[in-house]
Amino acid sequence: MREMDTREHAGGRVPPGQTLTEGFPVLHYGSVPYYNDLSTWNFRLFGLVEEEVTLTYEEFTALPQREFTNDIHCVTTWFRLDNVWEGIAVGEVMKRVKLKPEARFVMLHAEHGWTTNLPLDDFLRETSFFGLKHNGQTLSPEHGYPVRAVVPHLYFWKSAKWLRGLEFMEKDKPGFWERNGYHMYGDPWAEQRYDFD
Ligand SMILES: Nc1nc2c(c(=O)[nH]1)N[C@H]1C(S)=C(S)[C@@H](COP(=O)(O)O)O[C@H]1N2
Ligand SMILES: [Mo]
Repeated sequence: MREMDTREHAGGRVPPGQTLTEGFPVLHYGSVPYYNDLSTWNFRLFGLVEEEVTLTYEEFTALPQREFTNDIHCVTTWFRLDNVWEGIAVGEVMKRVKLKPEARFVMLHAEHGWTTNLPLDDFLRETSFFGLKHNGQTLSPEHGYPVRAVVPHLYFWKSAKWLRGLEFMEKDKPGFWERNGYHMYGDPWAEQRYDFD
């Protein structure tokens, strides 16, 4: 560990029980999707919406992009500081859809039916975004190309790779890891790792 990180630990930048990593570990369930042809890729906004919206890859990536910098925290204890991303603010995508007033939660739908759930207000935070590049490089297939969610204030499993859609819901419902014992919310500061903790 660099000296600075020790100070940051002490200074309260790093949640309890986390350990610095220098690389960028790859973690997921199932196989990596490889896209040769993005003409069949789309992004769906559905559930509690006035009208369903489907964006093509061109429409999605034509939305305004900007830089985001954050720290990420995996439930398996590694963390990575000062990630610089290029992405689309959640608000830019939300301008395209009118939610029904009952919508309180969102299910992120990824390739192969993988899902993760979170409260809508958490997803709508200024710090949440759709990531396209990490540290200057287009996302690799392993890290979620072409689009991944990034919700840095929750454990990194909520940051769905290979994201394909958002489902707006009235009630919370467990996604893939949440059905398999992970916490429904996943706040790293409260160490909400597993439900049997
Ligand atoms: N689609 C999908 N996204 C996923 C996962 C997954 O299994 N499938 N795993 C999550 C978990 S548990 C972690 S820690 C991060 C890891 O992201 P990385 O491989 O880019 O480090 O992706 C999250 N997003
Ligand atoms: Mo994870």
